[in-house]
This record gives sequence, structure tokens and C-alpha cells, in this order.
Amino acid sequence: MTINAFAAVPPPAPYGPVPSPRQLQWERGQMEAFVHFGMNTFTNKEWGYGDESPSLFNPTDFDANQIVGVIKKAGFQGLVLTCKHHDGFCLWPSKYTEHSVKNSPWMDGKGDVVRLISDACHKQGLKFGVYLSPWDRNRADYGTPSYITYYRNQLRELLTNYGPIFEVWFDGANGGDGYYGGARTTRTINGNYYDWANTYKLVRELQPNAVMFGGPDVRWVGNEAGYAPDPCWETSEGPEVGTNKSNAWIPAECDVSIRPGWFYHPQEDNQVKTVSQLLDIYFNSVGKGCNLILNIPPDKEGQIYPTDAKNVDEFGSIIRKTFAKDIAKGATVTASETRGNDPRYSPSNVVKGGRNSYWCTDDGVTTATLTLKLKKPTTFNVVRIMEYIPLGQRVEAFSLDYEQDGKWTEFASGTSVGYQRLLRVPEITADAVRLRITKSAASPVISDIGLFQLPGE
Ligand code: FUL
Repeated sequence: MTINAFAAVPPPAPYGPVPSPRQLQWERGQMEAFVHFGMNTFTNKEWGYGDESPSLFNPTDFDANQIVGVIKKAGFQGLVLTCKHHDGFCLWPSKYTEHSVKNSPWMDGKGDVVRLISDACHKQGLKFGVYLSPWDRNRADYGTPSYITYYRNQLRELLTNYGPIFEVWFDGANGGDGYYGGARTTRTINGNYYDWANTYKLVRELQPNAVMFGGPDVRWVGNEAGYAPDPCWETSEGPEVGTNKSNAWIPAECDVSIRPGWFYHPQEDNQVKTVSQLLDIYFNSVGKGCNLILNIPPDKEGQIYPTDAKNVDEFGSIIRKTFAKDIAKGATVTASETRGNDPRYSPSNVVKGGRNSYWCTDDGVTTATLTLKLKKPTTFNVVRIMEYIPLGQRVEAFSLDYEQDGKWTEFASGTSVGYQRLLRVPEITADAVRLRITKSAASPVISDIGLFQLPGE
């Protein structure tokens, strides 16, 4: 008889709701770009009334490769295009309406912005997503049941003819005054009008890997500034909304424009967000366990304006360079305890730079310490902590200390971690760094602790 000297300890059970594979994949992409382009670009408006003539849509030098190239190079995982905004004008030749590019002078009515952008995305290795405004100020039947059929027909066109879709964006702005086929009235809609459950079903059927913003997969963070609240739990919709005790995994997405408006306006050319503002937004969105969707609107030529392109490029390159070098790699890690003393849950997993392994404790343990002894005294100003979210969001409070010349000093603390928590701290030179988990809803499961140096601005 052989006696197994080491009986493998099973992993912890998940705590609360956990992400679906499509959510996990989307969260790991961290940020996407929004592209607001359409009739408003040519009328210099934010919200078109719906009575604009298709003849006004006429980009002079539309270049999908330039738009997609800028976004890809900056490091975004994908791009979400406003295929139809509230004014109802369609950027693709939908067979269900005349209010589209097919009646514009651009490319003699033969153009298709959705085709050109989605093709360029797929060619350049960027994911493609669609925004289709539920509110339509052009349609005569908006507010009646036939409009819902129209909306779903359009969604079917977009989700069938343009390759894989990674995100479908359902905007919450709804109802109000508009052209409505010439009626020029105000239409209010009731809560059940859209019958969302069946629209969600259609998306699942046509694009099972797509996440739905404003639907079952991704929630609005609650503002359009790009700043998540603190804490920002990845769970929502339950008895305790906005806590980590609710019953659905619905991470937040922070939508913000690089300009004051969502559409391009020449008068805002000197109000493009600076690299430092973009970095602040990054740390307050991606750094709080959310995804960032940054809007970069093409101009009337049909390209990203040089200032926007330059700032987004510099922002992307700073992020890339900062996170390419993890100072914590190679550190010796010890923990207050390790689950069953099983090496599969070894503390050293947190400095592997990966998110597929983790350190964890025995069940029932809700406070713990992880200490990283650095190879040599090292300077950093950013700390990254990641939970292994396939087992849920568990940590509720933590503190960070550093050791210098044998003396420990606390330098940061926080509550939620989730997929990722980034802390920007004053420059610290340390011999060792310690994560103290002071409160956890279930035994903590940590996949990464990283230390980085963001270059001075
Ligand atoms: C809002 C819309 O009304 C804005 O025009 C923009 O599209 C923004 C992303 O969502 O609800």
C-alpha cells in the first residue's frame, strides 16, 4: 500500500457571484475606445433632432485605418462605434430605413462606415463593438411596438454582417422631443416599452461572446467623467446594490470623452484632455477594478484629430512602459499562512505576474499578511493588487506597509480590490513591502502583487 504523503487540498469555493467567461475576457482587456461619429459630426451638435438631411453627411477624407491604427497602437482592446445615435442616422446602409449613408453624397451613397471600421479592426487585431441608440428621434413609429421590431432588425444586421462583436452598448438616454417622421412631438416611453429581455436573448443568440453594456453583463459607473467611486464593487443588482454581497456579477464601465463633447466640435480643439488627465482617469477607472471606455471622436475629414491622436498615443505608451517592468518579480514572498501548506497556493504565485495562479488561506481565515522581500532596495510609485476573480470578490479592506532599514511604515490602504486595484503612491524606496488584508468576506485569494514606477510627468 502506498501512502500519499501529500494529499492535495481542494481550492476554496467561490464566494458570491462570479464572472462569466465573456465578462472575464472583457475585464482582462481593461480598456476600449468609443468612437462617436455620425450626423452630429457635420451639424456640430451633441444630440441631433432627427430631421437632418442625409446629404449633410460627407467626410472629406475618411480613413478607417487611421482611426483604428491610433486606437490599436495606444493599447485599447477594442472599439465601440456609434452605428446609430439618437438622431437615427445610420452609418451603414440598413435595408430598413432610408435615413442612412446610402442617401449621402459620401462615396456616392455606396459607403459603409460600419464595414470599413469593422474590417480595419479585424485586420489590425482590434475587437469591434456596436452602439445602437434605442432612442430614435427620426423614426415616425418611435414609441409604438413596430419600432421595437425595427430596432431588433437593425441589431440583427449589425450582429450578423460585421464579424465577431465583443460589446453591444445600450444607451440609457431615452424619449423626449424629436422630429419623429415630421410629427415634431415629445414622446415618453414607459419602463417596459423596449422589452429588453427579448433583445438580450437576440444578442446572446447572434453573438454569444459579446458583453452587453446597460444590460446583463456590464453596468454604467454612474458618471461620464471616467472616475469610479471608491469602493466600486464588481457585483451589483441585489439586496445590497453596490456591495460585495449582492447576487450578480456586473462590473462597471467608465465612459468618458477625450473632449468635453462626445462628438467632434472644432471649437473644442484646444480642450483635448492632456496625457496627465488621461493617466488620472486610468488610475481612477481601470485602477478601481472597472473597464475604461475612452471616446476619441473623428473629425469632419473622418479621421482622429492630431491633438487627440498624439495625447492618446503618449498615454498608451506610458501605460505600456510602466507595466512592462514589475519590480516585485523575483521577490521572496512569505505569508501569515498558506492553504493546507499546499505549494499550489504558494505565496510566490503573487509575483509571477500572472493571473492564473494564486495564493490563498484556509477557509474561515479572513485576515492575512503577505510580505515581499525585494532583491534589493527598490523605488516604486504604483502598487497593483489583483484578486483571482473566478472565485469571486472577497477582500473588503487592506493596508500596505513598506520596510526601510528595519522600520515598517503604512503607506496606503483601501477597500475593494476585484480584478485589479492600482494605487498611485508617493515615490517609495523599500527593502520589503507588506500587504495586510484586514477584512475579507471569505478567505482571501490573491493572484498578483506588482510594484511599478510611473515616469514623472
Ligand atoms: C449618453 C448619450 O446621450 C450621449 O450622447 C453619449 O452617446 C453617451 C455615451 O451616452 O447617454
